[in-house]
Formats: sequence, C-alpha cells, structure tokens
Amino acid sequence: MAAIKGKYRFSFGPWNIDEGADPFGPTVRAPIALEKKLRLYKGLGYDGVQFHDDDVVPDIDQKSPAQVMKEAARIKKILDNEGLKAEFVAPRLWFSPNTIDGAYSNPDPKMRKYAIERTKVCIDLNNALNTSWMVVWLAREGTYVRESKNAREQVLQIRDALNAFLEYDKKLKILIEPKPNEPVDSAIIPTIGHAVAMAYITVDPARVGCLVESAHSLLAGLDPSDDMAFGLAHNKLWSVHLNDQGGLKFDQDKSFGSFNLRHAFSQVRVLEEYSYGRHGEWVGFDVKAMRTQKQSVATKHLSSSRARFLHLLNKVATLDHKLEAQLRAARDYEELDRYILCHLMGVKYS
Ligand code: XUL
Ligand code: MN
Repeated sequence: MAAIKGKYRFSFGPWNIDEGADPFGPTVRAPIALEKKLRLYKGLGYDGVQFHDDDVVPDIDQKSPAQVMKEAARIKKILDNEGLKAEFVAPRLWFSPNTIDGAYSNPDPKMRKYAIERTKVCIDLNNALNTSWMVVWLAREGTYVRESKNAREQVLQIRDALNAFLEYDKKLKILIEPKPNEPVDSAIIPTIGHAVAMAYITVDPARVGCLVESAHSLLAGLDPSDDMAFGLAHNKLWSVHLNDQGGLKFDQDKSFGSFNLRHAFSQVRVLEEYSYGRHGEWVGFDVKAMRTQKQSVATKHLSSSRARFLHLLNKVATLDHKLEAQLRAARDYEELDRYILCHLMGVKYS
C-alpha cells in the first residue's frame, strides 16, 4: 500500500449540529449550547471549528467592540481547554435586515457600508481566535431578476470590499466560497473559476484563495474533484467543504459520499495526489443531519462523513497505478472504468 502523502485534520461548524427545521416545518431537536457542541468535537474525530461571526458572539450587531472582544476571548479559552483550533470565522451577512438586497453589492451605499464594517469586526474575531483565514460565502450577492442590478458593477463592488479587508489587515487571508444559487437565483461568484478570477483582480492576489464545497459544485453541474483540481492548479485550494448533493435541488449538505460515492472517491484522490493539508489546509465538512434523525443520534453524519473520507483514502492508496497507466496507454477507458468500480466495490478484478 502506498504511503499517505496528505496531512489530514478535520473541521466542521457548530451549525452542522442543528435542530432540523426546514422551510416547511419547525425544529424537531432541542438546541445544544455552543459549549456543549465544542465538547463533542474530539470524540467525533475533529480538531478544527468553523465559525460564523454570530456563532462566536450572538446578536453581534447589538454589541460594543469591547463586548465582542470579551466574548471572543471566552470562546478562545474554551477552544484552548478542549484542545481545538478555530479554522475560520465567516461573516454571516445574510440574516440582517440591512442585507435583504445584498451585502457588498447592495444598491444602497449605507447597506454596503454596514456589510463592510461588520466584516471588519469579523476580521478582528478571526485574529482573536487565531484562525487560519476568513471565509466569505457571498450569499446574497446576485439577482432574482436580471434587470434589477448591473452585474459588472457588482463584480467590482465585491472586489472593492475584498480590497478594503486586505488593507484593513495586512496579514489576513481570505477564502472565497462560491455557490451558484440559493438564496439568490443567480450568484455573481457561482464557481471556483469565478472565485479564482476574483482573487486575481484584488490588490493582493497572494492572500486570496478559495474553498470548494462539493454540493455547490454539483449545483453548478460540475464535478467537485475537477473544481478542486482547478483550485490546486492555481495554488488557491486552501479549504474544502466536503458533503454531497442528490442532483439539482436545494442545497442538501448530505453526508460525504452519500449520493455520489464515485465523486467522493475522486475528491479524496485529487486531494491526496497533491498532498493536501501539507500547508495547513483543513479537511472541512459542511454536512447536515437528516430531519428524521432523533436527538441522541444527530451527530452520526459527522462521524460517518469523516470515516468515509478515511476509507476512500485507503482506496486511493491501494489503487494499482501500474494497471491504470497500462489501461490509459491502451486507451481502454471502458476497462479502466471496470477496474475502478471493482476496486471501489471491493470485488476481485480479473
Ligand atoms: C452555505 C454555506 C455556508 C458557508 C459558510 O451554503 O455553505 O455555510 O460554508 O458561510
Ligand atoms: Mn459551506
């Protein structure tokens, strides 16, 4: 068996242990306090925590800078006591009444200012928790009706906001998490290609990278492993949100490999082939428990997603590369497909 090249440590966000509400029905599980969730991480095999700004400081808009920093220090202490590291704090810019029509590309300059100022507080939180980087998912930067906004202008408004953050903190690294739709109909930064291109037009492209989420790639009709490869080719794949998606529906955040096992294998393979994690990148998951899951077993999606990653890593390490090269050289891709499927199913190949 080949030696494992990558260096893997795993993260998830407190929102990945949720109460099970959906747009058609209320919560079905009791809320769990953040402190209690943080106590579950190690047991589930995780060392890293992904945060939104208001996970760290609830009702953040109502609090003074001193209060925000005091609450951040308390969370940092809990993380230290639990032996956990914060991967990132992302600004949750999609709940406020100020961001109904977008954050950095809202047509109203007062609302854009709100989004920029809130993100600066989020940068301070990243520093207080000593994270690896800040993630931005551009939830409401897009349109429901083409004529409602000027898309070129929106691209430049997002760039200007990113520049303001890069100038606010000269050490900050920003990861753009693209998603093609939901909540908006048509997003301004829908794919990894758009995210990489956005990085290059900022004042400091070296400090802007990307996070590929499997379900977001699938929603764009793309292969998540190819999106990861694209990011890797640009040295810009600094994080991932592994999960799954059953076709072009709402963003499902299913357990990793639950629907597209072959795609999951390809994702683990591309990460392993390029020694992902050797520069501090995390293997992040963004997975949701099924609404039907009872309270006592509502973290299984987290342990099983991680276990599947490790199982697929073993499948990557035990792949017969010589045979694969022979089949590639012979251009016998039908046979190559048969070999890969036998390997994944644990069926003897002959
Ligand atoms: C939304 C999504 C977010 C980001 C972080 O689809 O994936 O939770 O990962 O803001
Ligand atoms: Mn995500």
